[in-house]
Amino acid sequence: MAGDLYSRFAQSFDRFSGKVLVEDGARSWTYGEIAREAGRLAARLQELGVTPGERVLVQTDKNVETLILYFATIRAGAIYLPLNVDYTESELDYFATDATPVLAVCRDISVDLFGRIGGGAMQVTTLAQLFADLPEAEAEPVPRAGDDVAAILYTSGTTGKPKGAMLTQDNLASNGEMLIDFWRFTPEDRLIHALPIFHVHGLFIAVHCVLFSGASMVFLPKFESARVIDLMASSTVLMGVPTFYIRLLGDPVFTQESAAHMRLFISGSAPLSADIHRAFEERCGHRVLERYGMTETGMLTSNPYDGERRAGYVGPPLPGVSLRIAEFETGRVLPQGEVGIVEVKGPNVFRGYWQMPEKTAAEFRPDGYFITGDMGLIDSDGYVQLVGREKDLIISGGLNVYPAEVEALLDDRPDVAEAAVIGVPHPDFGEAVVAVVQPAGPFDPEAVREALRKDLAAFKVPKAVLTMEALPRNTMGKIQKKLLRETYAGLFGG
Ligand code: MCA
Ligand code: AMP
Repeated sequence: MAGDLYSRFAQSFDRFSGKVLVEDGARSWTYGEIAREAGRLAARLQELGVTPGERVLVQTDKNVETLILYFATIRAGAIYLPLNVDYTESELDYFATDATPVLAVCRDISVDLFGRIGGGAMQVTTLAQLFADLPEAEAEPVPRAGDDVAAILYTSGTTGKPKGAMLTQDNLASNGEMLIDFWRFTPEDRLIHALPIFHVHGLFIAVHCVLFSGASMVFLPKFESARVIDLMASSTVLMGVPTFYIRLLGDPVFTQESAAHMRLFISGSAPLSADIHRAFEERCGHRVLERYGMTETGMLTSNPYDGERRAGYVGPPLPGVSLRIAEFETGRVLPQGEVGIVEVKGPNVFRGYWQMPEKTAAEFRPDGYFITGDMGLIDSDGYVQLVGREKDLIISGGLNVYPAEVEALLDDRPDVAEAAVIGVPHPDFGEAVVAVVQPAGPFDPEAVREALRKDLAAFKVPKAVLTMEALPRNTMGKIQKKLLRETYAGLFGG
């Protein structure tokens, strides 16, 4: 697709200038107002020395100012790097050191912390400071090439440190453009935006579907079922992770009548169980549209808008996406119906990991297909079913936790001989992080959880720390995680 990402933004800013783009509980902003603010903020960023290709690191609360900062960063030709507000100092230090941003924008309470991390090389500011003295004159949009990087989003890895996925102007523009057609977004739509805006799902998928189509959205600071149900009467689309749908079903106020004005419920980021899919339809008459994506690739497959939305399937590949199933070890492409690793290619697939050429090379096949790490099959109708993951990854409430990261911290403790971290079925989060520990002497599980909180974002901290005299091992001495998962499958009544 020709043209850079900001040109695509500008097309909508101009065309829908007088229309509301976003509202929060307090006020609404038109496309024109957001565009003007983004232009002025881009000028402010330039005053602060942000030049094309430099990284702007952002760890702020979810609000409209942060959204404007995203648009302004792209307008200035710089690279947007959003981070989960939950990250601890040691996690943030890694990102700041690795990405070498020229500017960090953080919450008021984190200014001192940001001054200490990343070798002290970056300027640190807050949204309040940025918006306090915006210049009158707007910055001209800086033109970028299609394969210039627009954003870096960090994803963890099964081994080692998180990797910064470089998403290009074209990756983001082409995926958004395709999705508005596929999911039939129009200027009449109003999206309930309850996702965080530091991940691909809430930031690019949700925001670009709205912006590119001339629709509107209501920005909620977080998911709250009562508020979401309330908004359904005046909205048309909800995009969420399975936990949203589980929580809606858990709220007796949610009925067919609540959902009568809605046209579409989309789910992704984690598996939506067939049971929840069916229960949702029974309750409100809507079949959830499940789709599948990744940080590195944006959206890959989707159940159809008009055709059959099949429970337990993520649908056929989206237009422009080539998807195949291969044997993991050899890369041999497998016949239809066989289970193997999912590999993908298309204009949506990222350019590589920031300053990690070897890791990038290891995750692509020689013919350019990206190895997702998900196991699946393609059925006779072309629908993809995901059956597991080759990567040792837990997805809790749509957030990824790599056991290796938690295990490393546990194994470092003097009271731990060895630890295994597993995902266990959880009624709210789908999967919950659980640590099974072989202690080396006196051991207090609650104290261990408390200690982990200092180094890990709250969603990664095990919901339970259990002990075993000896961890089960196979003949090679490897811990049998499968057995542990079976042993503790009922821990949360799941
Ligand atoms: C919060 N906690 C969690 C999670 N969220 N623990 C495990 N998993 C989580 N996802 C912690 C809190 O810190 C708190 O811990 C305790 O659990 C209870 O929190 P609660 O109030 O219930 O949580 P919440 O604030 O209501 O959030 C749950 C949530 C949220 C709504 C499911 O996590 C969420 O919005 N998830 C969506 C994430 C997302 O956008 N993923 C997309 C990435 P304590 O009490 O100990 O402090 S994947 C992606 O982008 C790709 C492209 C894709 O395909 O979409
Ligand atoms: P992330 O790297 O955070 O973007 O997470 C991407 C991963 O989320 C994928 O590789 C899948 O394992 C998982 N995922 C996303 N959507 C779905 C879905 N609909 N069903 C099952 N897993 C999903």
